[in-house]
Amino acid sequence: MRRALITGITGQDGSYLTDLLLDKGYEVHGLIRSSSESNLRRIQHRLDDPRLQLHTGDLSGDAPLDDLVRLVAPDEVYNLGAQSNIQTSFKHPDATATTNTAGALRLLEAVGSTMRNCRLFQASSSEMFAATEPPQSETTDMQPRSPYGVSKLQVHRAVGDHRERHGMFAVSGILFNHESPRRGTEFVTRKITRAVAAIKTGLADHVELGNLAAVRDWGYAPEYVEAMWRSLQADQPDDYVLATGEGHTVQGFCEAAFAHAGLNWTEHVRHNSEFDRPTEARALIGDPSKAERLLGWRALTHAPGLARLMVDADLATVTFEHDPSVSRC
Ligand code: NDP
Ligand code: GDR
Repeated sequence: MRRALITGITGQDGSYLTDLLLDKGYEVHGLIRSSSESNLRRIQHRLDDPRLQLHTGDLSGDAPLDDLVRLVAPDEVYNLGAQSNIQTSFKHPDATATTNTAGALRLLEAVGSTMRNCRLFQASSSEMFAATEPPQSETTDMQPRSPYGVSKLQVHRAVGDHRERHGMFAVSGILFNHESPRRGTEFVTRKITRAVAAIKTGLADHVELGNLAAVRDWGYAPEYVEAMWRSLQADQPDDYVLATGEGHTVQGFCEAAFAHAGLNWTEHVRHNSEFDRPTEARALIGDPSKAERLLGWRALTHAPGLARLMVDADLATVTFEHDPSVSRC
């Protein structure tokens, strides 16, 4: 039975990857922070499976990760654990670098030095392209504009270095935004679709957002974890942009989400500068042609369809927890 180790298993992508790998017959090991024990909801439906084993640990600690890697002896490692919020990275650049850079580099070293045949996937980000013109591909100049983007770029370069200098099977997936009903509620798509559900059911009447003109390339998370897996089954390790190739504005996402519930977004969306960023990435629109050519992977779900499926999921489970930016007048 093949064995995989996933960091960030309690997150959106970690949970979908767990589903995918268990369904493919893998034994799945997940690194969880001790604080994550109360945050197992996204993998709750798999906890009874004896092939899923959780190990307590933290990418931001000093402890070496070699022991865990030796204990699990994985065939594949997926490093998805991160402080993944860009707005938070402006407030806490050190903590972001400690987890996203130092932690990832320690994992890369641990895998490279103890498990020569193990394959590693690193979750890199379109935020590494923040100051460049779209469309962005694997060869586009990388110029981040946030501590988060900087933290990811250093590891992206280290992955290439380990591949070229040490012959390691290390892949960097340059992931553009991907969303789902399991997306954290602090990210804009889920914030919008949850607000639509709350407004439609009379629990709220407006939502406050930041930059409506921002352009992003939004895909569907379960499709992206399939691409992560495929990238580790390829003959050679490489870097891949994973994206839909389509750009949409935040306003466009709002229009689609509200319209799907029979609502007019202009009546329910307000601007609040609290959600504007100190520096904003330019339009981020990926060119996924390399992944299509080499991995046979293509995003099938695009922003309007994504908005509809997320609204449907939030309407099915709507509850109103107090959030001052989604509220009654
Ligand atoms: P989430 O924010 O949903 O999940 C992040 C995961 O990282 C959680 O499991 C979290 O655990 C874990 N984590 C946070 N800090 C630490 C730490 N110090 N030690 C160990 N684990 C930690 O992210 P996504 O699933 O959306 O993203 C997965 C990866 O892909 C991330 O690296 C992200 O930066 C990257 N990415 C994501 C994109 C997207 O659009 N989703 C696009 C580009 C890149 P806990 O439950 O304890 O908080
Ligand atoms: P992002 O996702 O920062 O791209 O990071 P987010 O959904 O937070 O922002 C996308 C765009 O929406 C604009 N925006 C708002 N964003 C939030 N969160 N809240 C608002 O109210 C709001 N109003 C407008 C933002 O300015 C931005 O332009 C995600 C994370 O998953 C990262 O880990 C990942 O690397 C990148 O995607 C690619």
